[in-house]
Amino acid sequence: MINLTIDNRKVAVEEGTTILEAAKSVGINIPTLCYLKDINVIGACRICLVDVKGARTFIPSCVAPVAEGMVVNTHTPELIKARKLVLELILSDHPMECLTCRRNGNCELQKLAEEYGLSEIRFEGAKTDYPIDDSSPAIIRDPRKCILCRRCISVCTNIQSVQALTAENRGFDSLVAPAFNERLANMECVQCGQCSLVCPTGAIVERDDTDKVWAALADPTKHVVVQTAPATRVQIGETIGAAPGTIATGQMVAGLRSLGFDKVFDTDFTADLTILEEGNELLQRVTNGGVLPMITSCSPGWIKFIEHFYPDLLPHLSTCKSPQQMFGPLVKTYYAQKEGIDPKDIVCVSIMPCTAKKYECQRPEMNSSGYQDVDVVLTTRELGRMFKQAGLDMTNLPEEEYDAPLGISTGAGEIFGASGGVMEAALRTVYEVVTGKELEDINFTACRGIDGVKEATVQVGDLPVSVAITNGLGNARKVLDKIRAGEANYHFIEVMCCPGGCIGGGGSPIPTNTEIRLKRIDATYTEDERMVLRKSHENPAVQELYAEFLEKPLGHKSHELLHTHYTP
Ligand code: HC0
Repeated sequence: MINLTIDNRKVAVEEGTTILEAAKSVGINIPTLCYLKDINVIGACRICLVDVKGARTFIPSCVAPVAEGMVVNTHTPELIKARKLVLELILSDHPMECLTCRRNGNCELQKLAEEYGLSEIRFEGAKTDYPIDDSSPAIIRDPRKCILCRRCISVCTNIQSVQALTAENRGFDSLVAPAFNERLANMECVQCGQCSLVCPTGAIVERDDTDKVWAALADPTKHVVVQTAPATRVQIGETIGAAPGTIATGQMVAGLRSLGFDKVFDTDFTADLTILEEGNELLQRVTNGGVLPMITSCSPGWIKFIEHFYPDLLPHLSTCKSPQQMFGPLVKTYYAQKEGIDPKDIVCVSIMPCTAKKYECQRPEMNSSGYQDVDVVLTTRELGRMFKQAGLDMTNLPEEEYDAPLGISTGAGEIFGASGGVMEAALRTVYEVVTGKELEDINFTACRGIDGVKEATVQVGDLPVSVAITNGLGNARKVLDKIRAGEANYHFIEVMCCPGGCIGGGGSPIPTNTEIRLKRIDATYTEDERMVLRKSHENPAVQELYAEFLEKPLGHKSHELLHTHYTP
């Protein structure tokens, strides 16, 4: 252990710990802007400067390791002055549009300016004036608001291994953007939105589609239905200040009804349906010598990733559409017929923790109902804004139930929102379908948790089924490289684009970090345990859907509406 003194307090930490983390361990929070634990540790912004006795200059605490006997001060008058100067310099090249900025009230730069009592910016001069890039269906970049902290570059490069963003130019012309300042829509950006989650300011935000939804809700000729993704119920509370891990399923349903949606349905329903289609597809591939390992196909950022970077492995993808995109065509065919509504009058809205879902619903193949199957996707953040605009104090709403039939679901559908959930849900069903025996313990805990690559082997009848689960595209890349090298002896692989799975998706409430992801994961499994039914094949509404409409998994109608083929 290393012993040091921070602000007159004795501290003992492991060798290699930074001063920043050592201070944090005893409750001293040094301000940061560019720092992101384990992801972006570059000491660029200089906000985290500290005074180390004997050092010639102030030291950036996020990159400086502790040393034996070190004496550190974190808030001398000189340090406060230095931090104010750093803030002033950043703000001297920042558009003062706080009132109209998406991140107003949730901006790390604004918060620091307030905490340090900045009342004027003494430095006037030229300002960065690169144009806004609104070419992407999911992400909007405003380089004028960028403080060059490089968090987005780090998450895109080191976590997602996509490298859609880079640092261009030097000095005052410095710019964080796609290479050669290309527009995002023309890049291999997978639209995952992890950059928008880590951006400290409003330089990268999700496209706001709330106006489209308000317009649809106000149109008396439209029948507006909404589906909510598994993860949204363990996230939405955070948009109004509830603690991470708060489960707000019933309140969210009540809130959506208050907004004016005609029906409040659940993506968990089509998550259950996905298990029946995908589980049967897996069994068919195993039995008939089809392409293995089969890989899940429900995460649209992941789909875009494999299309760009591993097109040769596309035959490994399940042909199932994602639950969001199974829901859309079912609403505009099955539900429309059942209710006697003309599908052209239905507006299908999704609430997703994901920015890439905005892109997914606009893919040309996603119109098997004869219309665009899902019309508008809102992120959890946007729904939070709609609730605020409607003056809804969601926490005080009485809990309400989803509408039938497309709102009926099981715990297996719910756990899709956490990494490993799709696999666990599939195993619960595949085991019982193949063996005809009831599972003694339905909790496949080896699938759970936030580890980047998880592996398990589950005995299903005579077959030891070998599975892998990854989250975060950098981890997916490791598994894909194993497949390419012929070293992946798995039957089934779950890939989720975002770290931790959808509970950490790019449309999640800000902040989202590892600690918060873990709380949302815990809440997801708590919600699963609270469900009466916890296996997809036991979902009575899915059984009815097959009896009344689809006939059987992988049948003709399923192929028409629920499956697709991805091409490079
Ligand atoms: Fe997900 Fe999904 S679990 S991708 O993360 O499979 O966004 O929550 O809705 O479609 O169900 C996101 C979350 C979904 C889909 C489901 C899957």
